[in-house]
Amino acid sequence: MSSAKKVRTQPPYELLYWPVIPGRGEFIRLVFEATGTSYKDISNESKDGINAVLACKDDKLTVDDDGNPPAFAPPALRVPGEGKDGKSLVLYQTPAILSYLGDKLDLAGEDEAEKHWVLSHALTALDLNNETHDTHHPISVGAYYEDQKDEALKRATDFRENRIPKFFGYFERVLKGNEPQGEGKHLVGKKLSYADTTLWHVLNGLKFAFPKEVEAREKDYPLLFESFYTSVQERSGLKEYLASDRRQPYSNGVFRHYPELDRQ
Ligand SMILES: N[C@@H](CCC(=O)N[C@@H](CS)C(=O)NCC(=O)O)C(=O)O
Repeated sequence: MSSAKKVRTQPPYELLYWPVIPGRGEFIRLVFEATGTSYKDISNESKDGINAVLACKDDKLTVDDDGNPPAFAPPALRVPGEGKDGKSLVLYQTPAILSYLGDKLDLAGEDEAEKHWVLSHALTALDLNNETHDTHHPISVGAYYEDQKDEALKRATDFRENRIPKFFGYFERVLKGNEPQGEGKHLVGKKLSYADTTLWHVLNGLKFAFPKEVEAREKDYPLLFESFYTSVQERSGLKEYLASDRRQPYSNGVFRHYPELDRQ
């Protein structure tokens, strides 16, 4: 079990994700950590935990013992007791898991409109996450970066020059529009949401993957970088987690630092 868990919740949430990297599992960890919610990070916390991750996405699986469909790919969330007939519920797809947990952990907005804005912004931040991945894997998800370097350079150049400013500019406008309630700290309303934690992690990953590009652009988006980014990472729960050894370092996941793909 993780050491800094403050609140015991029933049922115990179980994150099924690859060990060692932050990856897409990090979007799920951040909502638990921001709310002080107890969870098991199965593959990082037990030696054979990886088997549970592999089992939930087994290519031969049609339905599991508890009536859940197979996961297409990790991350997945298992919630004992919350499935059909009191069995375990297994969910997959990062935004579906975030939306489920957002409702349970009060990170999904304060009314129906806010709930859908939170989901929309989280999906947009995840689009940026996915486009970042495609800079080093523009041709084939399954092939090595080294086998698609020429295409990666073209893709990364377009990403840096056109896509990054488009996404940053969009989120700056959203923060501006929500400034009366959110004070530049929240994308929706006046409270932290899973859209905030999701966008924060993508920005943090981009700072790692494209440090020169982000540094050159930060000043153009003061709400995003001076206000929003700083305030999210300073929040109680997140601050302690980010300084802990549970926060995995970036390596060979979505956010990779290839200096040749960054601004020269
Ligand atoms: N859209 C899915 C993407 C899931 C995904 O690509 N997972 C990666 C790890 S971050 C994986 O293991 N993919 C294996 C595969 O696609 O075969 C989500 O957000 O959950």
